[in-house]
Amino acid sequence: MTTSRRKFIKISALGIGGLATVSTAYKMFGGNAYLDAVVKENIANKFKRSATYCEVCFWKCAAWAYSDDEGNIQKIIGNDDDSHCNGRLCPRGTGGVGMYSDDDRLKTPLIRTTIDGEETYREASWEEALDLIASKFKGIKETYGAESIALLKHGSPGSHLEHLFKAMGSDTIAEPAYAQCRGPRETGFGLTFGSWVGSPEPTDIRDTKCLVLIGSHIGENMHNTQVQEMSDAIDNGATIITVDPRFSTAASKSEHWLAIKPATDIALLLSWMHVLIEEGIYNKKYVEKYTSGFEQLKAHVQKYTPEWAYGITTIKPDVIRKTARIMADAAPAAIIHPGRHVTWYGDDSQRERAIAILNGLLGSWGNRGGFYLKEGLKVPDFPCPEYPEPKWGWHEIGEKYPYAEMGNTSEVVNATIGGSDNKYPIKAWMVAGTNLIQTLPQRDKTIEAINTLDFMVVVDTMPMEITGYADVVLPECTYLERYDEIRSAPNRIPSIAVRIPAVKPKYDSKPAWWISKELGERLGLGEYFNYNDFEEVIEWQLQQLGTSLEEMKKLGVKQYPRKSGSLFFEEDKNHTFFTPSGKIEFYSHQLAAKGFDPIPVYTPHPEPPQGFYRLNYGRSPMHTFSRTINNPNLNDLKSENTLWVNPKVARILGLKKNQEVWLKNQDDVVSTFSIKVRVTERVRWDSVYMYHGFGHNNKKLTRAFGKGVSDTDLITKVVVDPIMGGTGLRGNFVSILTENPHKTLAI
Ligand SMILES: Nc1nc2c(c(=O)[nH]1)N[C@H]1C(S)=C(S)[C@@H](COP(=O)(O)OP(=O)(O)OC[C@H]3O[C@@H](n4cnc5c(=O)[nH]c(N)nc54)[C@H](O)[C@@H]3O)O[C@H]1N2
Ligand SMILES: Nc1nc2c(c(=O)[nH]1)N[C@H]1C(S)=C(S)[C@@H](COP(=O)(O)OP(=O)(O)OC[C@H]3O[C@@H](n4cnc5c(=O)[nH]c(N)nc54)[C@H](O)[C@@H]3O)O[C@H]1N2
Ligand code: SF4
Ligand SMILES: [Mo]
Repeated sequence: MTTSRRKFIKISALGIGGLATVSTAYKMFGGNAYLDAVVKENIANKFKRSATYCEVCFWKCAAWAYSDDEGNIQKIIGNDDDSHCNGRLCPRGTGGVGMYSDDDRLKTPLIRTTIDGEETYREASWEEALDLIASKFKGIKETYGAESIALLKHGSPGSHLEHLFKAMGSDTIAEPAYAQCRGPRETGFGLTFGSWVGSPEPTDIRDTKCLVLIGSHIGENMHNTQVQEMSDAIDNGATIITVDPRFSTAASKSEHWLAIKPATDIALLLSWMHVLIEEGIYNKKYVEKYTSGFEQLKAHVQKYTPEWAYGITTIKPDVIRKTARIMADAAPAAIIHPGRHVTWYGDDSQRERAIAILNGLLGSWGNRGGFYLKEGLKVPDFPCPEYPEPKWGWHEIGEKYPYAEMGNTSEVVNATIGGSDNKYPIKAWMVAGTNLIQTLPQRDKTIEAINTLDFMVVVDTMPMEITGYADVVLPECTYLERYDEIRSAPNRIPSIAVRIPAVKPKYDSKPAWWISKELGERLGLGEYFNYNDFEEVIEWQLQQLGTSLEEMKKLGVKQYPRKSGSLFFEEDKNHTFFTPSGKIEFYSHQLAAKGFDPIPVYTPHPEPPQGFYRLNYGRSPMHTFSRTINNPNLNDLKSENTLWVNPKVARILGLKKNQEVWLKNQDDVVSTFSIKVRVTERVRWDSVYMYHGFGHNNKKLTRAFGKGVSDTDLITKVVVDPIMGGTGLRGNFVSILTENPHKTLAI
C-alpha cells in the first residue's frame, strides 16, 4: 500500500441544481407559542406523524416527523412530553429535514479505484462493498487480532457498530466527544464529587438564583433545554455572570460580563474561593457535612487574593469580590456551570476541578437551583452471547493518562502512526458519524495515520472530508429514515424515546444497524445479530420496560417514576459520594498519589507573539459543527463564517468590514480559504474569533465548499492534559493576511 493511495479524492463539483430548492428556513421556525400551537394542530390533521429523536446534535430532542402521502417530510416538531425539548426544537432541529432532502447526500456504496492513473471512486453494490470489508477485516483479524481494527464514531450509528466491534473482539473504540470535548470535566467532577456530569447536564438552571458561565456560551451553544431554562431563570430574576473573553450572546444577557484574559480562568476560580473563605461566606453547614480537605483548601487559596488575580485575569478586584458575594447570597441555588467543550489549554481537568470545588463551597451539588440528582433507566440488552475478551483496547492505548476513562481519538491516531515501541498496532479504521478531518486537531497527523492504515471504511450520510480518504464509503440513511436505539438519558425524571422511520431510505442508503448485522453475518458472528429487523430488538426491549412498540409509536416519549428518591439532598439524611472518602474531595489524595496537584494551581500559558492573535472559536447557533453546513435549510440561514476582529486591531491592520483575509498560524500553516472580516467590540484585541465547522474542502458539498475558514486548518498545536489525555485546542495564534497566499498554488 503506497502512501499516495489514500490521497484525498476531489471529485469535481456537481451541478448547482440543488440550490434552486433551498427553502426559506426562517419561515419554518416558530418562536411564538400561539403560532406553534396553530401550526401543530394544522399539521397534525393533515399529515402522518412518526416518533423520532433529533440527530442534528447530541441533545437528542424527541420529536414528531410529519410526512405526506408522497413520502415527503413536511415538518419536524418537538414532542411536548419530552424533558429534552418541552415541545420545542431549536432551529437546527427544525431544519433537520434538510439532512434528508439534501441532494448532495451519499447515494450508493463507493469503492476506491484507479482509472487512467487517477484515483477515484466507483459505485458498488452493497453485496460487493460488504464482502470486501468483511474479507479485509477477516484478514487483519487473522494476522494482527481484532484489536487492530479501530472504530471511531459519534452519534447514533456508533452504538450499532460498537456491538459489531465488541462481537468481533475489538474494544479499540473512541469518539471525539471525549478527548476533544467533555473529557476533562468528567474527570474534574468525577474526582471531586465521585460522579460524572454526563449529558444532559443535571444543572437545575430553571430554579437557580445565580448562573455562572465560564466559556460556556449557552444561547449560541443551542442545547435545547439549557437555553430554555436559562431564559426562564432570567425571567425569574436570576443573576447571570458570564466569564468569556468574547461578548457572547450569554454575556449580552448577563448582569456581569467578566471579559477575562484568555487562558487565565484558574486564577479567577482560585480567587473566588479565596473570597468565599476569607469572608466566611461559603456554605458552612454543607462544607462541614459533605466535604473533606477544607483546611488544606483554605491554606492553599489564602494567597490568591483578588488583587493577585487582577494582574493575571485583568478582572478588577472589586468585580471579583462582588461576584463572589452574589454567588454566596444565592447559594445553594447557584451553579458554576461545568461547561461542555472544555479541552482548552491542557490543564483542563484541573480547571474543572476548580469549578467543582467552587460548587462544593457553595453547596450547589444536590440542592435546588444547583445540581439535581439525575436518574436514568437502563434499557435491557437484547439477548446475545457474551463478547470475547480483547487483549488490549482503548484503555491500554490511553494508559499513560491515568484518568482516561473513555477511548481517546488522538491516542488511536498516535497508535496508528506507530513507532518502534508501539504495543498497539492499528491497521484498519471504521469511521462512522464523525468527520475526523475537521474534528481532530493536527490534521497532518490524522492524514499520516490514515496513510499508514491497510484499510479504512467510512459510514456517513454526506460526502464529507473524511469520506474522501476512505477505501470504502457506505451511505447511511438519515435519522428520519431508520430505527435506532431507544434513547434513555438521565434527567430529573427517567424517560425513554424511540426513533421510528418516518419515510423510506432515499437512494441506496441503509441504516447502521443493518450494516452491522450484514457485516456480522459475513464475519461468522450471526448469533450476535439474532433478528431480522431492528424493530424486533426495540419491540423486545420495550416489552421488558412495560410498554410496546405500538404504544411508543403513539407516545414517542414515555416517562417513568423516579426510584432513587428525592431530586435533592434531604436535610435529615446523609449522602455518600462515590469518592474514596465518601465526601466531596477538595483535596484529592488520588491526584496526589499520582503526582498531580491535589488542589488546582494556576500556571501561565503562552501568549500570542507580536503580530499574532489568539485563535478563538465556538458554536454557530444555526449549525452543528461541520455536519450541517451543507444542509439546504440551515445553509440558507448561515452559509459562511466571519472573522471577528476588534476595532483596535482593524485600525492597526487597516482592515475593513467584509474584507477578505487569510490566516497564517504560528507554524506557518495558512488557511485553505479566505474569510470575511467582521469588525466588532465583542472580541478582545488579543484574540480573533470564528465559528467552527465552516471552510469545507470537499467539492461534493455544493453549498458549503470553500465558504469561510476552518478553525481546524489552523489548530496544529495542542497541549495535552496529563491527567486524562484531552487535547487543549486553544493555544494557537494567527496573523491576518490581506493578500491571497495561494495565488500561485491554484486552489
Ligand atoms: N477545531 C475544532 N475542533 C473541534 C471542535 C471545535 O469547536 N473546533 N469541537 C469538538 C467537539 S465539542 C466535538 S463534540 C467534536 C464533534 O465532532 P464530529 O462529530 O466529528 O462533528 P461533525 O463535524 O458534526 O461530524 C459529524 C459527521 O457525521 C456525519 N453524520 C451526520 N449524521 C449522520 C448519521 O446519521 N449517520 C452517519 N453515519 N453519519 C452522520 C456528518 O455528515 C459528519 O461527517 O468536534 C470537536 N472538534
Ligand atoms: N448551535 C450549536 N450548539 C451546540 C453545538 C453545535 O455544534 N452547534 N455543539 C454542542 C457540543 S457537542 C458542545 S461540546 C457544546 C460546546 O459549547 P460550549 O461548551 O459553550 O463551548 P464552545 O462552543 O467551545 O464555547 C466557546 C466559548 O468559550 C469562550 N472562550 C474562549 N477562550 C476562553 C477562555 O480562555 N476563558 C473563558 N472563560 N472563555 C473562553 C469563547 O469565546 C466562546 O464563547 O455545544 C453544543 N451545542
Ligand atoms: S438541541 Fe436542536 S439540534 Fe440538538 S437535538 Fe435538540 S432540536 Fe436537535
Ligand atoms: Mo462536544
